[in-house]
Amino acid sequence: MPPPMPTVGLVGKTNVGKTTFFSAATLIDAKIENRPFVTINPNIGIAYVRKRCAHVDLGLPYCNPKNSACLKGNRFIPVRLYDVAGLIRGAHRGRGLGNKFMDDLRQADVLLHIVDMAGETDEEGNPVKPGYYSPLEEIESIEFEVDEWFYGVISRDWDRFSRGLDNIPWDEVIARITKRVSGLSIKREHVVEALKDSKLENTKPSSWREEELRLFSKKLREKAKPMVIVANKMDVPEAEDNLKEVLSVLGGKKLIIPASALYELVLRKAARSGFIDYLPGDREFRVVDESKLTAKQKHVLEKIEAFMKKYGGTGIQNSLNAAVFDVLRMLVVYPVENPSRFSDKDGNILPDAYLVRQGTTALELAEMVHTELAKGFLAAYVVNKNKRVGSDYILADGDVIKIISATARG
Ligand SMILES: Nc1nc2c(ncn2[C@@H]2O[C@H](COP(=O)(O)OP(=O)(O)OP(=O)(O)O)[C@@H](O)[C@H]2O)c(=O)[nH]1
Ligand SMILES: [Mg+2]
Repeated sequence: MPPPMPTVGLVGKTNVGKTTFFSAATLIDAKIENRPFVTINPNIGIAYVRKRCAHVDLGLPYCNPKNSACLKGNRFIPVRLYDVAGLIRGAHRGRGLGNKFMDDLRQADVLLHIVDMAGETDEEGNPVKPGYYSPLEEIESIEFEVDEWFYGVISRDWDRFSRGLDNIPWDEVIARITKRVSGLSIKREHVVEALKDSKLENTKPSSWREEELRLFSKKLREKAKPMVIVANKMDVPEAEDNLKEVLSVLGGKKLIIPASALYELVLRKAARSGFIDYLPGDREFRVVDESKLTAKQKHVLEKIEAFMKKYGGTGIQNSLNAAVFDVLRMLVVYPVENPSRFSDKDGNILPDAYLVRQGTTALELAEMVHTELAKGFLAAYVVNKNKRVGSDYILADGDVIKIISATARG
C-alpha cells in the first residue's frame, strides 16, 4: 500500500484564524467569522507540501504526475489537513467548548498551533483592540490545554491498566502501552522515546506517581503530536512587536513561522479567478491584467506584495512544509518501473511522489509499491545516483527508485 498521507492538525485558541488557514490551504469554503467557537465539527481537506520536482533535477522538460501535481517545476504532494474547534484557557475543566473536540485530532501526526499574533482576541477569543492580548500568554496557555487533553486520554483508567503490567517483561510493557495509545496515532518509537526522556525505562508503571505519568504523557505528546507555531495575522501592524517578543523568549526553542492566513486566502482566490499568477509558497505573484482590478483590489494586492517581500511569502506553505519536512522529517521519493525513461510501465514520467519517513529502506518502499514486488525483492536501482543497492538501503530525499524483483509484474 502507498505510504499513508501525513495528517496535519490545526490547533489554537478560538477565533485566531484556524479555519482561514484551512480554507487558504485547501480552497474549501468553511465558515469564518470574527467571534469565538464558529467551528464545531472538524473540517477535513487536502493540502499540499511543495518541493522542487525531481524532473527538474534530472534535466527533463516535464513529468506526468498521478498521485500529486507538478506546477512550474514544483511537486505538490497531498497531506491531510484537519481544522477543529478552538480552545480557551481552562478548556480541560470544561470552559468554552471544553477539550473534547480535540479528540478529532487523534489521527494527527503533527500540529500547527495557530496564534493570533496581533493580540486582537482576548483570553476567551472575543475581538479586542490589536495589541491587547499577549501572544506569549496564548502560546503558553494553549500548549498547556493540549497537554491536558493528552494527559486526560492517557491517564483514563491508568491504575487498572498499569497493574496489569506488573511482572511482565519490559518489551511487553512497551507493546501493551503502545497498543493502548494506538488510537491517538502513537507509534512504538514514540513510546520508547518518551519513556527514555522521562527516565521511566524499566520502572513499574503501577508505581508511577501522578507527576511521573504527567511527565510521560507530556513527552509522549511532544513526540507523537509535535507542534509548530504559526504566528498568524502578521499583516496587522501590532503583530510585529509581538513577534519580536515571542522570538526573544521562544526563538531557538520552538519553530515559529510568521504568516497571514488572510493574505494567502485572498491570493488563492484571486489566482483561482485568474486575476493573478500565484503558486502557494511563491514569494511573489504577478497581476495578469491590471485593467481588470478595482482601485481597492490593487491597493490590497500592493499591501500583500509588501508583506511577502518582508516575510518571504505568506507563510502558509512554509508552515505546511515545516510540519512535514522539518518536524516529521519526511522525504520525497519517486518509485519508477522503467529506469531509462523514469516512468511507469505506461510511460508516465515520475508518476508518483511518495512522502516517506526518514529511515525508510528500499525493501519497505517495495512493500509500499506492491506487496508482490517486496516478496521477490532482489535489489533496487537508485536511478538518479546510478547505483544498485540492497534491501536495507536507506532512502534519501529525491531518490528515483526502480525495484528489481523476481516477482515483478508485466
Ligand atoms: N488580519 C487578519 N485576520 C485574520 C487572519 N486570519 C484570520 N483572520 C480573521 O480572524 C477571524 C477568525 O477567523 P477564523 O478562521 O474563523 O478563526 P478560527 O480560529 O477558525 O475560529 P473558531 O473556529 O471560532 O475557533 C476572522 O475575522 C478572520 O478574518 C490573518 O491572517 N490576518
Ligand atoms: Mg474555525
